[in-house]
Amino acid sequence: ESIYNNILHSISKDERLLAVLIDPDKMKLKGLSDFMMKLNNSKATHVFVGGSTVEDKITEVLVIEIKKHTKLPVILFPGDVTQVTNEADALLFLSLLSGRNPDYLIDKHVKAISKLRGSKLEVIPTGYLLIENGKETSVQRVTQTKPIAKNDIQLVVDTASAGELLGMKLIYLEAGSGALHPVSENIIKAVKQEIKIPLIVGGGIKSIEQLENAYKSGADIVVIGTAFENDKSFFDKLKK
Ligand code: 1GP
Repeated sequence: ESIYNNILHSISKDERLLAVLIDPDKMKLKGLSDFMMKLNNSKATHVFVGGSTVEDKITEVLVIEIKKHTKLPVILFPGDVTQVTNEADALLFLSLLSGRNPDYLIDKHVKAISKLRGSKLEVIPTGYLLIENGKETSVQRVTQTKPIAKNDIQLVVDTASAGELLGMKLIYLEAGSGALHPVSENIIKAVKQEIKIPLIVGGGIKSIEQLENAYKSGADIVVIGTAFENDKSFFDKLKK
């Protein structure tokens, strides 16, 4: 069964999915086994791997190590083509729908094909929407795009809906890694009402309360990275 089908199946049973994001730029191989042990004992259901500014090859080495430590699906969440590796289980094939930079709407995707041809990676087309959170995020800096204003809920909803109609299988609402404020409950609710495909929410979630709020508002998968990097005891609050 494919990872995407498993996601649909879990959602149909009202399960809450939690992806732990590992940024190859920040994760040291030395600390990995300890981190993975905590992750395995937590409610995490997926491991995402990716970052905005990762050096060539580092992602592949890290994914190989992560796979040795967990049975959870490992999904690439790449900031660039260099982070695509066949060692992972799946790839979020992200199109930055909030922006108007053709590189991140289609060009990087064309360049990734030579790596994907013949590979067993499960490719999951994902509409990626960056939402303003009060400070400039690295997604914004690297992609040279503007996020959608947080009070323009209609534009967020219309953009998500356009992604669904283009055939994307997931919508990802992103406040940016380390965001001061996560994506608001109003935005999550409005998007959830409009689309039928699964909704991912991430960026700036660092408390159990914020995590619960995201689920209650309609997030199917919540992504957390920084909170686990900065506070190892956060895993303890999310024990199985
Ligand atoms: C970033 O949505 C992810 O792309 C997670 O963000 O690091 O703030 O948890 P945090």
